Amino acid sequence: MKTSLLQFCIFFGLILGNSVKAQSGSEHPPIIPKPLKAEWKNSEYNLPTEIKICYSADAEVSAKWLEHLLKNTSSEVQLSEGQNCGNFSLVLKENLKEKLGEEGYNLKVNNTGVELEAATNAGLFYGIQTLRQMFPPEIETGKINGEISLQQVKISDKPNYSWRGTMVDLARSFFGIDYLKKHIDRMALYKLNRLHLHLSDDQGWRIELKSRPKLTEIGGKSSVKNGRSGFISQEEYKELQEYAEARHIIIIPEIDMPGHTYAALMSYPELNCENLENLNPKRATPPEYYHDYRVGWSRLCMENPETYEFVGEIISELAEITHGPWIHMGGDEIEDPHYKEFVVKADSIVRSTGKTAIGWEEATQGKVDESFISQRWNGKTESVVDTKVIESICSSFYFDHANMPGQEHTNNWCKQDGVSLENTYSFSTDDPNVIGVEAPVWTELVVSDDMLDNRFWPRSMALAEVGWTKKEQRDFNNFTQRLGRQAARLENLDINYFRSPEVNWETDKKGGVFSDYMP
Ligand code: TNX
Repeated sequence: MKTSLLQFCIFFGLILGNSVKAQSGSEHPPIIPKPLKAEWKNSEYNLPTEIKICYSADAEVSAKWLEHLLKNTSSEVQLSEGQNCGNFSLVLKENLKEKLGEEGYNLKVNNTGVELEAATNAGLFYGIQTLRQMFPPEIETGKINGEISLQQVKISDKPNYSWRGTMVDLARSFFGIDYLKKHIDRMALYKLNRLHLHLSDDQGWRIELKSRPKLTEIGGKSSVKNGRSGFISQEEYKELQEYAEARHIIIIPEIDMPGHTYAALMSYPELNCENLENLNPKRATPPEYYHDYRVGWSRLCMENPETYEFVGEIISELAEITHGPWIHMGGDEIEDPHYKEFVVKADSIVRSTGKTAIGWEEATQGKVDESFISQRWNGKTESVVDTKVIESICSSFYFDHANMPGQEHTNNWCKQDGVSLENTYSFSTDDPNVIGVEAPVWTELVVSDDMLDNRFWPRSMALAEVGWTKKEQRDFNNFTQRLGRQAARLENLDINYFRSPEVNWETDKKGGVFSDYMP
């Protein structure tokens, strides 16, 4: 009788102990975004001194990523094509598409090794990112000499949304491809897959177009006050796209039109209306640069047919050099009698190049094509068309806003007290038109790499989980616990992240919560 009572207590204690642990999220690796299904075991797999990665046909690129991850372990790694030939296996199976979609994967770590399967290389890549987060954070920086053990697990995972993006405004303050490559690496770790580049605005033009060289010769030299100027050459654009594609990220270039166009109008003054009527108020006039951050005063001269020649020329050249299927045509913050006609024409110009047009939500006041994708930011537009939607609602996703009340160099027009980690995390929608989420950082006030890091991280991790993980699986408390345990990894990756007070960070990095570096 005594023994059975004791047994009962131990049994019950175990259940209780386990469930408490599971709830606290602290006993197994803190994967972000949270996988759809994960069964963590109470045993480990010790990495052997010799690892053989065995991959199926067409999975060599993924095998190389896995090899790259393992190069900081002390195991010797070998690759070979085949089936069941090693302790690490990567398998591509077309017929998994039905269950796992384009980006899902199954990952198994057991006594004998690691098995990863997916329908695509993107799926295998995401499985490798999950595995990466199961390794100690030192894997990000240098060789780990000691033994590494991975917790055994069975994961079956796929994303909720296909669009999981960030946007960098290169026009107000320029960020070159070195920063963007780092950003792409960080995005990939958290399974983000779209990078939108805001390439033109009143303050600068950032993409080289050979048909209109002055756009960068002149427009590339200007920027917002304190910001950096410059532009991306076509060679760099190609290099950046290839870098992104290898990490399963697609780049979406934006030329903002018909408002926010002073940099173009300054570079080619003949594009202005007579008497510069299209600049109102005249915050700057050609050839003057514009360094202020106020918006809504410039527009293309829509009453002039040559304007459409210009739009046709630049969009077709941009389409030619763009690998992805989308061109973003802007369309924000302008009221003009010719506006609706303009967006309809610009949308058809984009479609004539074989690409799909995206625009800020205002564009759906015009009868754009049903293929058009609307990017929602203030939710105020009365659309006349039913389109797919990218959610960037400012109260959740405008990362140019403060991380917490009182943060300097931040915008606050959408939300006075800033966009907290929880504001981002708690976003959800039942709108069936929504294809995903995207967080922009506008850079009127963000003028250094450190500042941009601070605006993106860690809010982009909340964004990643909103994009990947189903609503029913999300829990803010559990998320912040996992996030706190990723501190060392973020530091090893040299990310100047914001030490959000909403998180119990596991490291004691110095430098205050804001830690902006102003040049
Ligand atoms: C609005 S939101 C803009 C940008 C500004 C931003 C500042 C949107 C589509 N346009 O031009 O940079 O506010 O927060």
